[in-house]
Amino acid sequence: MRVDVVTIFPEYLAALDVSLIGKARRDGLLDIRIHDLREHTVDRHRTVDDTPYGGGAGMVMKPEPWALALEGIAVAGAEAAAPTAPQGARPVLLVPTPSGTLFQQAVAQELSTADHLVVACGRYEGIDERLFEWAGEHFDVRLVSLGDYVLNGGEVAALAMIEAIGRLVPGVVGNPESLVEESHSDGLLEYPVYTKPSSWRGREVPEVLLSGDHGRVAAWRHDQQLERTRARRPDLLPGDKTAPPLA
Ligand code: 6GU
Repeated sequence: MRVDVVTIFPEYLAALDVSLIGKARRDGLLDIRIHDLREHTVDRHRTVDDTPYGGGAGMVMKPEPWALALEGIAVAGAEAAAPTAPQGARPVLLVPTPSGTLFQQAVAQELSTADHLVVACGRYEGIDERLFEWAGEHFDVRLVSLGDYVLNGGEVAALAMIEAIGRLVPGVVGNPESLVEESHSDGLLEYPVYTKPSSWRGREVPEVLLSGDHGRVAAWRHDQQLERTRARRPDLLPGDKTAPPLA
């Protein structure tokens, strides 16, 4: 998978050199390239923002540097695509923004099958809306939010999304079994886990996990998933959206 990230803070994305995603890049599974938006400005001050029409606080990102950056990437990506690549498959333009739709595991799953992902990291009060209309002619545009809180810009959200998507690309996670039984993959939270020693500071590992009875272990774990989800995330369960008080 090819991933291009456009930002005014390329150094934020240095974390993509580390750990699992870093290794996947070195192994050639993920071709991730970071681009500085300011390389696509034409004025002496390398201006990327201006005041909002209609007034109000803060600054708005100008559309032209974005268009120049994105069209260069779209052309390069199309040229790099394998001759066998599906013709007309447009790259995905992922735009992290608190006003987007929720970025969830199912979204990560879907995007993990894309050949080419372009991530546009906005700052300030956002990017001129016309950029998204223009981009829709070249990209499958997706505005996505991590949740109901505000970050200073898209970079940290981009890191989270690239990690969530990248780890689902075949080969990136060494043992694909570990992708099966994790929180959100089946709509429930993960069950609690334990390791040695079986007795630690007076606390015991639940007996069932030492029993060797795989059926009982599986039933206990499923029970724990349901109980945890009810207590912490009742919104994930069908029906009643509020947890009853604990006994
Ligand atoms: Cl995707 N971007 C920003 N700037 N803030 C956020 C977010 C994204 N998701 C939650 N807060």
